[in-house]
Amino acid sequence: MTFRFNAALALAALTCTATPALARAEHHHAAHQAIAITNSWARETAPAQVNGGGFLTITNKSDAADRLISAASPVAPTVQLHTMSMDGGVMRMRELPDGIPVPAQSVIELKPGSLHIMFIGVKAPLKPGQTVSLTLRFEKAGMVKVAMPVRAIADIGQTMGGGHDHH
Ligand SMILES: [Cu+2]
Repeated sequence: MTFRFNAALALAALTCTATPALARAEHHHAAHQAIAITNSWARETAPAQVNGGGFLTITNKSDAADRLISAASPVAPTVQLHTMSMDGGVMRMRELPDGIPVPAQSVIELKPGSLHIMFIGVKAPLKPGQTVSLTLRFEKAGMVKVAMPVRAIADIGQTMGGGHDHH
């Protein structure tokens, strides 16, 4: 009798905790539609290359500003948000510790020579035909999953000047 009673209590407790979690998931789903990710791709890496680059377009269709705060991927232990800028005539990249602001009703392009996702210490070279899964975390929209096809360096051209001056 006692056991049955406890089991019923435990079940009731489980049901209670599951409800708010479900509500949160639905909230995220609704907010998530404000942010759309298009044109995502990752650049092929050479065998000795330790860092890879990822690119995509973020469209914020809502009237609320958001912010891309972090990214994660199984292909590298560390994924950073980077930008590139001229520093004394040299293009340099740096990490954006505060993330990438996505104003209301805006389109933010992550592209070679500009804002990008940086895969630090890729576990294996990124090869054309492969798909890199990426999870973006937005301040308001929450998690957004992206599948990035890997493009061959030859297909991309010399948009980055052919250099891989990574840090
Ligand atoms: Cu970078």
